[in-house]
Amino acid sequence: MPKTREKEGCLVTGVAGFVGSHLAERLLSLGYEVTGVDNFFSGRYENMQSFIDHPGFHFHESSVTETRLLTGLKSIHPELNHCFHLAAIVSVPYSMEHPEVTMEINYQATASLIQEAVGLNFKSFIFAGSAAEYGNEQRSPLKEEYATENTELLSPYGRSKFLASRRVAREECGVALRCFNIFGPRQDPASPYSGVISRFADMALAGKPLTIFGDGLQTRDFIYVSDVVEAYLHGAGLKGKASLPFSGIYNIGTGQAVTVLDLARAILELSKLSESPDSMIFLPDRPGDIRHSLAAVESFRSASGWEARVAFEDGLQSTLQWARQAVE
Ligand code: UD2
Repeated sequence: MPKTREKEGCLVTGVAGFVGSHLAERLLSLGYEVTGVDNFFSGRYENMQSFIDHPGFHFHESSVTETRLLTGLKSIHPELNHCFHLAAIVSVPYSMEHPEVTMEINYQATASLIQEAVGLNFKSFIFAGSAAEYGNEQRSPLKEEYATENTELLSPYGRSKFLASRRVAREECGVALRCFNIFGPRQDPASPYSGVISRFADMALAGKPLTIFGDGLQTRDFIYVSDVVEAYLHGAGLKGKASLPFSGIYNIGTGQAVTVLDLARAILELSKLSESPDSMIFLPDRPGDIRHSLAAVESFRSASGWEARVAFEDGLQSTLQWARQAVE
């Protein structure tokens, strides 16, 4: 039977979060019914502003630890057949202080959702994995198979994500997408542990010097949020060449390493600020930081046809534009 849009319903957990809100917005624009779940532990109501009143959107304020969450939602929204599971404790420092809660929310709740999704015959289950699953791995670029039981993980956050991704792969019920450093509009710049790009954008707009931890020559694989959203669509078989059931663990990155120093320079330039001794301050290394993090990106490309498309400068430009509006 041909696939009809009307029969496709998508659950997005963590829908009020940075990535979840972009994903919901995109799914709605493509004509899917979207059910969103968030408990506002780190999500923000404002992130849903552009689609909260959309007729195809249904919001439930719930925690992913609720017993039989998926079954309850399916009885209200029978069209649900894809689960995008993004809700999580996302703060590494919080996970250090609360390892058990982190494990319960990031791992046990995921395992329960998988079990329910399988029982309910969901077409796809897409889990938000993380580059943190590679812990202190020194080989570069990071290939999916490098994360093993023997990997030296650096936080309960990394461990919970590793175990959950492995569970997704073992059940063969869907894909775990290990995202590298995601950036873009709606990423909260407020905490010292917020993403470096949102922090730098905020500092540049406030005319404050950009704070560089260490020598600035550490590198990251920065990926723009809309590319991540497209990766989710490919993971669910809603785009691209993968046919369902599609399962496994895949990296989501650009495959390009950018130094923090080059990032700082690019932000200054795009903000029309000149580089001067006052435009950056060099602070001591941040404890626990890894030096380099770069994704090997071939696996997901060959399995699904997805690849990152947004040029780094364009992504930075859009992020800065959003940050400007946010302070106005
Ligand atoms: C990312 C994830 C984290 C975890 C980790 C696993 C984000 C926001 N964090 O941490 O959740 O998955 O990867 O490896 O995606 N920096 C500065 N100045 C600042 C802020 C940061 O120099 O004001 C540097 C920082 O020292 C690091 C780089 O920028 O070398 C990136 O920092 P980050 O906090 O954005 O992300 P990361 O990779 O540490």
